Amino acid sequence: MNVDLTDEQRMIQAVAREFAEKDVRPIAAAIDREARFPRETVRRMGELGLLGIAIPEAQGGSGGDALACALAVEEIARVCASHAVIMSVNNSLYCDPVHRFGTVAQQERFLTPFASGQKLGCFSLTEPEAGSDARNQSTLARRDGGDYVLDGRKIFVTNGREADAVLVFAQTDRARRHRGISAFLVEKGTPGFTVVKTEEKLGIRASDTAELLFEGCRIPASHRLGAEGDGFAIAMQTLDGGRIGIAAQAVGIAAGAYECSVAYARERKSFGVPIGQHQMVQWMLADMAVSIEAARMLTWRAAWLKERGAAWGAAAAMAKLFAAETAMKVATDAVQVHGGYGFLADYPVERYFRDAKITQIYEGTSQIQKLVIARRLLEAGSAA
Ligand code: COS
Repeated sequence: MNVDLTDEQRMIQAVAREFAEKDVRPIAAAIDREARFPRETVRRMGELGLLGIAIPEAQGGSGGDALACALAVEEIARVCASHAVIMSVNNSLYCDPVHRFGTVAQQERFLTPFASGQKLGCFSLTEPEAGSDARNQSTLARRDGGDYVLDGRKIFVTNGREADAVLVFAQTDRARRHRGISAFLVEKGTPGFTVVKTEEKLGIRASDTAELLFEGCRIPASHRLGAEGDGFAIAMQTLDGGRIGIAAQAVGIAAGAYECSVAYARERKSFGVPIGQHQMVQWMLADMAVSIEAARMLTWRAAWLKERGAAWGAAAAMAKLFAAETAMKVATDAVQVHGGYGFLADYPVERYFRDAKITQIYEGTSQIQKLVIARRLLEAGSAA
């Protein structure tokens, strides 16, 4: 893997960093406290080309690649994990599958306005009884002439209330179990599709996590993404890509918490010296730096493999697992370095600590990543 970034990757990284510092940092604490979806800055991310980074320019994107996307997500997450997930979901869980599996007509309607940031997309797989066990889908899509009629309830949908369209998974043939799952694109405002709830959360509070209800929701058959029965494979491949985004988000959260800790260790004094001169604090900072760098390299490697068209699922799972565990550990130690102040909402490490937790859970828990990795090792009979 070449770790020298291309000019284009550096440019997207710089754009994301400047936006994060200038536009997001001043509002990050307030939108978290108020659990307020940041519409203005999300619109700005679209204008800057950050919502369709790896989508070709002809389809409204920035023409970048998976690594550029990861770099941008990391930069945004260093400052605000909520913005990072809003962006990652639109890039990886919505635009990427519509680009990979959509027809030309579907891409015109469901990709171009979303990659260019005029509209926002979301991905809806999880149900009350289908979380880690994603195969256990209950939502039904019944064929009726030239239409499908959807019925079911979906939960934990990032961008669910704000999105203009949802990529939703449903059973078209229950008897075939996961091979009877299909994928559909449903526009906001379609009769029978409602957002019933927005969740109150521990972290990423400015992002929108919604419950969606489909009741006799009729959509044209032309809005099915991929063939009937291909939905589960589409969902799994999409999550393989999404996990690179969450790994990048976790690296960003960890980097943000680490930077706060280094700054605090320089200025805060105890026993007559800056606390950074105490070996026990140095130890924590050194451990943070090493694990962040390792998580970043795993994330880049997964993005690099994806871009080369090589099998990247296990690499993405490794990156997501290690980066999420790193984010939680680093954020926990960052609070520790800050002592009592780290426990207060006045200091950003308190927010990083709360935001880190979800990276161990969504787009596949740490336990599911281990399952994916172990299965791949046993299949391949080799070490990754
Ligand atoms: N890409 C393409 N196809 C895949 C795939 C992948 N990464 N992973 C699995 N599949 C296919 C398999 O090839 C298999 O297909 P066939 O039956 O046609 O051969 C099918 O999907 C079922 O796979 P498997 O037997 O591995 O399914 P399991 O239910 O045992 O496990 C896990 C699947 C647990 C890995 C999956 O359900 C998962 O990732 N769960 C977590 C879901 C998640 O991340 N949710 C978060 C949603 S966003 S908040």
